[in-house]
Amino acid sequence: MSLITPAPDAALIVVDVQNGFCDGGNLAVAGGAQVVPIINRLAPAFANIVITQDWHPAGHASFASAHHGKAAFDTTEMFYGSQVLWPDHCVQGTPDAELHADLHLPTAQLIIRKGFHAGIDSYSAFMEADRQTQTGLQAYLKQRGIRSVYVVGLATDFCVAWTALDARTAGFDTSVIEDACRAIDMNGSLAAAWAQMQSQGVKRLQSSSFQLP
Ligand code: VGL
Ligand code: ZN
Repeated sequence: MSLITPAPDAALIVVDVQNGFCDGGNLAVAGGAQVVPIINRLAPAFANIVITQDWHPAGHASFASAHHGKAAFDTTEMFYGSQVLWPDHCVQGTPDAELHADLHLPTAQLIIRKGFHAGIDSYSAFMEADRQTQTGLQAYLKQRGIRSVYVVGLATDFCVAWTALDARTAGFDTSVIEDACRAIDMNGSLAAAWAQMQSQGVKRLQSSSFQLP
């Protein structure tokens, strides 16, 4: 089997590798920090790297604490549809929102923040949960001539999956590097995310498939 060498017009999208989603964080994903060395190893193979950061104002509408009588991991109806309610996490300017200290991506060109509108969540790095509001990432990547994207980070079944699905919709050749991601996996969300991604033509790869410099 031949190894993958990312093309010059490919981008690595590193999703939400923040303290909040790693061990000790406010919305810790099991094994979250384990993706850090894998992403650090993959990064030199990519000419283009974009980092995302979940970046919520205090009191954000995705926080259970903002909804009377609700607990974390309950759901509620927002104006745009069903929303899982989370513990307060990745509040702007707090240590929980900082990128993991061991993430070493000196060549990354853009950090895109999302989830900063008080009343709208944004799992996807491309489009907010109202499915109307663009983050600007699609235009950025298109203007830079990017044709394919490889998505890694946290969490597989939420921000990684939504980002990959929107990348497909935007016309990018899209892959998720599975072992460079970790999942929240609540109520079958991980299997559902993979089924949806695969039905939309998102490729499922492993980091061992890459030719690394
Ligand atoms: C995420 C839940 C809430 C993620 C962000 O990065 O997958 N999940 N906010
Ligand atoms: Zn969030």
